[in-house]
Amino acid sequence: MEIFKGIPQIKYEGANSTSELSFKYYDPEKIVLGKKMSEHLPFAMAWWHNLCATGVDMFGRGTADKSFGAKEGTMEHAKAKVDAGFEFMQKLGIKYFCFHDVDLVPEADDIKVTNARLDEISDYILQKMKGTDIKCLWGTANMFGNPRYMNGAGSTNSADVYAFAAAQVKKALDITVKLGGRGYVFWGGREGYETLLNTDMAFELENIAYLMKMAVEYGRSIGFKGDFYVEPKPKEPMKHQYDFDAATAIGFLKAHGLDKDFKLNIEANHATLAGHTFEHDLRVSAINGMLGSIDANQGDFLLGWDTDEFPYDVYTATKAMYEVLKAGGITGGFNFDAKTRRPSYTAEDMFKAYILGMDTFALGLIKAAELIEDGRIDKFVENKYSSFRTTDTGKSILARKTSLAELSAYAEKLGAPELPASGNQEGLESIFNQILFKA
Ligand code: XUL
Ligand code: CO
Repeated sequence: MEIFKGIPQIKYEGANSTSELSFKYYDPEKIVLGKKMSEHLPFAMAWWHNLCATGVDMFGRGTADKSFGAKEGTMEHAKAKVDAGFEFMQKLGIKYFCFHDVDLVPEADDIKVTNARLDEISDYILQKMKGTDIKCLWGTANMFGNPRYMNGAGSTNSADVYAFAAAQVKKALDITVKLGGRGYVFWGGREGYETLLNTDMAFELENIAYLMKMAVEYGRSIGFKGDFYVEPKPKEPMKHQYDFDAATAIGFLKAHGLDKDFKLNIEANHATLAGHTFEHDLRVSAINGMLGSIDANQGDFLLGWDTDEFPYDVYTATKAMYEVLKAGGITGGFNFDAKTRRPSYTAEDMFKAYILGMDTFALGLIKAAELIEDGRIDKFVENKYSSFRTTDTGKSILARKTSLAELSAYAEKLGAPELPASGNQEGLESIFNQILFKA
């Protein structure tokens, strides 16, 4: 039974199309730098925002009807969401989905009941996947919504709550593996603190690491070959979150010997909340060999929280895709951890939102490839450091065959160095604009 009646199969119609229900830039078959656009951009649907979120906020009830013809809180509804999700993905040509355990089924009071529901729904999803090319990008456990996690999951003060977190991770891993998931995410929603007056930070960090170690051990034992991901975020809901940004998360993973099994899932709006650009956290991940997956959304610089908007900013998407291309791609995908605005409550809005996000990243990919092919920015950066390749002093520094004494003697002989050449930021920004807007 068709759920999204009146919504056609969304096709690529090109930049001159005026049909709102068409792709202007996302052409899955288009070859960019030798690879199909669809391979560069493995897009994923986020179960929670798309199939569950109704627009509820602190000040009001939901505006969107996500019942899909079934009574909410029932397994019929859980199955209706699967039906809706698969129709949605197929109409948009989206090949992946991501989920939290409790997005899939209503959570029961007893974990045994929740787990049985998860078995039932994952059987149903598996059946749905057959005959399609839709796959699971990653799964995760929601260890932040239930009141038991008020003090965190891995970072909780209660050993019983810790055991429940472990149980949820185990089950979410079981389901992720059953659905063939590429990755498994830890977003530390409540892994943080409000005040040090009631917090043993060292204790909490060690316990979080142990939970992750147990997850790796269990995941590998049931045949999970994919990557585990940490998704950094600096604040919200907690004032201080331990996985503040990419650099902090990488330091934590390395300190606990988890860096071989874990990569990062970088979310644009989380990077900006940490006071970085999206591309900054992508670069930090990439140069550490830990760029795994992306949660593609955007924030609002006038608001200090995670607004989870569909990406629209082509400048940022271009800079992000430049990082992705330079890193040789990502092993994960582009999950739209984004929701429509509260007044955009219709089914058509859900489709328009994904069209916007997919087109924005497709345009970003096209423009990033043009920047690389143009080569002027790359050339500038290469030349910027050329003194390390062309002068004797530079060469000996690069070869790590010098000392403070030797460099000091050289500096004294020189008296004063010449100023480095211009940083040329404005010139490079002009090139960027030229590539973005040239006819
Ligand atoms: C919250 C967030 C999460 C994770 C998965 O800000 O991004 O939805 O992506 O738990
Ligand atoms: Co996210």
